[in-house]
Amino acid sequence: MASGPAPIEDASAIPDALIDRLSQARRIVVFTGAGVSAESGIATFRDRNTGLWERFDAHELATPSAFVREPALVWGWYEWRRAAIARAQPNPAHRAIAQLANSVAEVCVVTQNVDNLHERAGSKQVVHLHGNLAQARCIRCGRAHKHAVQAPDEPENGRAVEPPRCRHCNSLVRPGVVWFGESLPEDAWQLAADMAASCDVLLSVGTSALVYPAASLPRSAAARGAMVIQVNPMATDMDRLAHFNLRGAAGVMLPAVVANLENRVRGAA
Ligand code: BJW
Ligand code: ZN
Repeated sequence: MASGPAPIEDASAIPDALIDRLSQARRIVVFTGAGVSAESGIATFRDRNTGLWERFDAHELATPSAFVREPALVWGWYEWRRAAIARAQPNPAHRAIAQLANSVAEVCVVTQNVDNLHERAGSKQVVHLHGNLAQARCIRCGRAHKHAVQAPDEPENGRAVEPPRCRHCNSLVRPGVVWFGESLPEDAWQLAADMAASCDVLLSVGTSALVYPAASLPRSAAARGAMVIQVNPMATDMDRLAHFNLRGAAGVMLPAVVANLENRVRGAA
């Protein structure tokens, strides 16, 4: 794995230079992945043993052709995940990210997650790059479809559930997520790319940064002079790019960063 600046493992030793830059920033982008929701009990994708793609085949569940082949298998699996998300609560990392906005002029959360835990924690500007499980839509006419969670507590890995039909054109309703090989929602992508290109600091939290084009955002921020701060308990390919690697759980590191920042801003007032 790539090396980079020496990782910081102690949340009580957040460097002054990192807080300096945050306190002077006009715009911060917080780029998040599945790891930010891990402490809420939502599985990540690629963590060894527990990651979804370690236990399930992405080709059979997260591609448009999988849905055409086996719509009930795919729909049931996503309903199982939607039920888990409905039961989950935002964790200290989501809350710290929402709290950042009290100390900085503009904070834009760009998330790859399909849960709504940032919004539920109080973040106001949240861009969803890979969709949102709460926004199912018709495969033909694209109209939104609202429905109650269908697989509230069983089984461990979901069961086949027939997807609902669109009320307008009777076609199948699909999960509101971005599968492999599909384009990202145009507006969300444009906004995220603009934000990353114009921010002063990009915080990359809980992502392996392996999935493109999302993973290009920290790189484009760094290329335009932004400071990149990574929060992740594991080394990733981004270690070399990041100016600071906070090597720990987001729910521990981010509250420490925000507490330091609030002290600095209060001290300066
Ligand atoms: C913690 C923690 C704690 C744990 N605290 N941290 C360029 C190069 C190579 C490939 C491509 C390329 N461009 C496009 C591609 C193809 C593909 C791709 O990137 N493939 C790569 C995997 C090789 N990309 C696409 O297909 C994208 N579309 C596209 O490019 O469209 C153009 C196009 C059109 C037509 C044809 C071809 C191209 C779409 C990608 C969609 C990704 N979809 C998924 C599923 C979404 C729906 C669902 O939820 O089921 O999105 S895949 C999955 O990965 C999900 C995630 O959003 C995404 C990223 O994962 P993430 O969030 O980083 O999770 P993990 O598990 O990987 O990492 C978690 C991290 O957290 C770990 O590092 C842990 O250590 C850490 N952690 N506990 C902090 N407590
Ligand atoms: Zn329809």
